[in-house]
Amino acid sequence: MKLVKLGSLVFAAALSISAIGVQFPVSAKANAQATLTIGFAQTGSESGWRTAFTNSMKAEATKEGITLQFSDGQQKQEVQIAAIRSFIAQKVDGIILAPIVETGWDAVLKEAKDAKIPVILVDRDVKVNDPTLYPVTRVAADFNHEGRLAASWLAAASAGTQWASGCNIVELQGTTGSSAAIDRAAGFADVLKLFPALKIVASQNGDFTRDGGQKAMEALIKSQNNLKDICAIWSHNDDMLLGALVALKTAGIKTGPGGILTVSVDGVCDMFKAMSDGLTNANVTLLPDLGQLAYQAVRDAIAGKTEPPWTVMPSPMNFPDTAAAKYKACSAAAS
Ligand code: GYE
Repeated sequence: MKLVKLGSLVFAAALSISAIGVQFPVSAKANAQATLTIGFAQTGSESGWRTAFTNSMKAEATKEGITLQFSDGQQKQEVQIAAIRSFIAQKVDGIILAPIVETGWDAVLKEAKDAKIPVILVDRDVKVNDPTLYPVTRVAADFNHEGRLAASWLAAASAGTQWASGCNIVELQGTTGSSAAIDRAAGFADVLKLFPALKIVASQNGDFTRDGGQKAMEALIKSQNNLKDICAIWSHNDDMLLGALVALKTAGIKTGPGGILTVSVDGVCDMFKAMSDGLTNANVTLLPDLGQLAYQAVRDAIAGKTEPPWTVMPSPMNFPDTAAAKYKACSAAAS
């Protein structure tokens, strides 16, 4: 009885203290779940997929009561490195990194390791010279697999058409040095080796952006004789293809069923619209909801649990038959 009374007195005192803005002292350890502070060094905001990924990381943090320090890397490695250094200085509980490029992370990863702050990779991969610096784990799709899927679909789609004996492909490449661009290109190239009729005749970098894709396609239209002998466009992401569609429309070049075949990666809402409008053929879809797994990985690392090196997210394919329904669903969810 006495204890209960004392408890309610303390509770009342705590209420009045917090009402005037004084922090109520709680044991950091006892409250570790609720008070987790995580720094997230995001690549940038270059594409629709990236924006969906950022939004889902923020929403999941709110849902889980995590204090998220978010940094937009503006597509620059130096901005991401500076963000990680500031997370270390703030003594965050964990760092989540979505790296723009593969290499050049050793020094800052060592600083995080020395500060005993676990680093989790999401999305793109890194290559380190010292293997002990590789982050605790990675949550991401298999980009090489995505390239293989895209090329396999193209081999099947072009067989039995006017392009069966020779399918010339133009490629829109993502950010130079990023594992997403490197691995997708490599997976695609590996499958092409099995189909000698298919070959990439020209590639242009579009930096994973719409504007970049449009400019890259304008250059390709000029250099490739208005795409007269081109059977397919392979784009490392949707936004570049969506930008390219603007250039293709201006040049009066038909894509999609009955025109130049297209295949791209991401599954953004606008791509489902373009596909349901008959402008594109195939999509390898990348899921943007990585937050729950990434935050769980931070908690596991803090608890000293061993993590698998890589949790692979699925990459399903989507085609025109379901595009209208997909578009309806994603545009309703956005509004
Ligand atoms: O496909 C693209 C984004 O790294 C896998 O980056 C990601 C890619 C994604 O900008 O849209």
